Amino acid sequence: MNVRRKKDFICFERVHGKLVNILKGLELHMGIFSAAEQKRIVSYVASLQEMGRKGELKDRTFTAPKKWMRGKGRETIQFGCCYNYAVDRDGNPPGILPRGSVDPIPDLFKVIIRRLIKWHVLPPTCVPDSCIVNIYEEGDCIPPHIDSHDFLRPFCTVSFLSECNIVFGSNLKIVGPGEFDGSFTIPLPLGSVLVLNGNGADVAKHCVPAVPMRRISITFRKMDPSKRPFGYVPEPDLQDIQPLVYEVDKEMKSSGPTPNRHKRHRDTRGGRTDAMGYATRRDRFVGASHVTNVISGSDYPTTNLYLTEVYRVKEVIYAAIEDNDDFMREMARPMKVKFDKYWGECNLLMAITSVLDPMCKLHVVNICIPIIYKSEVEARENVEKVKQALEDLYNEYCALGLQEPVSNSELETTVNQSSLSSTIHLKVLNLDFLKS
Ligand SMILES: O=C(O)CCC(=O)C(=O)O
Ligand SMILES: [Mn+2]
Repeated sequence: MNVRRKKDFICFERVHGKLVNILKGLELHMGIFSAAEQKRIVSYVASLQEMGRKGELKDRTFTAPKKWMRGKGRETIQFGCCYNYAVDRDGNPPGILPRGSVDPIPDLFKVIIRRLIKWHVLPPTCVPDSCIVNIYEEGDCIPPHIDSHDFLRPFCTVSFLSECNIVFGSNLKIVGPGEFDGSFTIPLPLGSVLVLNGNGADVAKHCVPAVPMRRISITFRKMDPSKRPFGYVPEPDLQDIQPLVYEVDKEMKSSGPTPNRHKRHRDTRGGRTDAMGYATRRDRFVGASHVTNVISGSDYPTTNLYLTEVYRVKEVIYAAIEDNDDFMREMARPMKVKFDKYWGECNLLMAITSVLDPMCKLHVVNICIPIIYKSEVEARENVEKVKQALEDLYNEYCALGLQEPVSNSELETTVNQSSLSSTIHLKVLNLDFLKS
């Protein structure tokens, strides 16, 4: 999946006499849920809505206000706690109802929560323990508001079914039923997560104007512990969720910063595939994808790094070929064919540049080649090939150094010899194609 993140929203407004970026702290994470996952979540919400309408959900879990005007009628399903938007008929003030009984967070939503933490959308210090599903039919809206401080920051909203706009502004105007005017509009792509924090959560108000077609959003929030309903017991399977460790984080810890490398997720705890079945499988290929960046990406490292990188790719692909998981084996098979095609023969250039790196000398070749070529004979032959090529190069270099041109004709001879040597040189390196 192609995760993209936008964290640089800017919209300056004068607030209490001062110019501030009212969107500071806002983040949009796109591509967090695949089309198949969205479909599954949407059909689950439809079944919850059905149950709610039939009265099969606990007390205040489901609400369907009367559609008395355009924009008013959004159905909601709340889990973990019941949030009271305005003083209700029992006189309860707005906020989390201490005694409002609702159903606990369903398992599928817990999967979503784990994804949000693992994929660095929400911090592990703010694991949501409540959520509200908003079901908008065409023309439904959510009026301008700031989410209650009974919930901690950051919190987030996931979008499904149809794209719509969310509008931000420190002063949102109501211009008609379900129509609002604000200074900044953000289209919310399907499967995206909008994270609200800082000014974006607390200085700017937000609203969703009347939607053009049916839409579902799920807002996940962590309750302020002092505001939890009476008798609330924290969900055991939402404890101690840790974000996946970035490949680049590990590298930075061991060898200092690595600029320009794309961040990728990796599960260092190994083996736990989440219920949607993506993160850990994909992460097992992280080594290989990082190498693609090194070799053909925009990092332009020196050639002496290639050998160890290629060796890492081989390790990852060959491990995947023997994986118990069909998905992994299937993904690895065409990769192996390509790998064998490109790197199946000993690539002398890579090996020689590695030897010429004073940090590697012959050590890396001696370590990597036996790993790349599993058969001992083949490995030995290839190490010998590298040594032989180096020796030929060295001899050629010495021979050239001995010739001192003294006249034009001798110079010509030297040039001819030199071009002859270059031919040998290119042959030794299997780089005949460079001659043209
Ligand atoms: O539906 C949305 O995208 C926004 C929902 C929202 O603002 C809320 O639930 O507080
Ligand atoms: Mn809100």
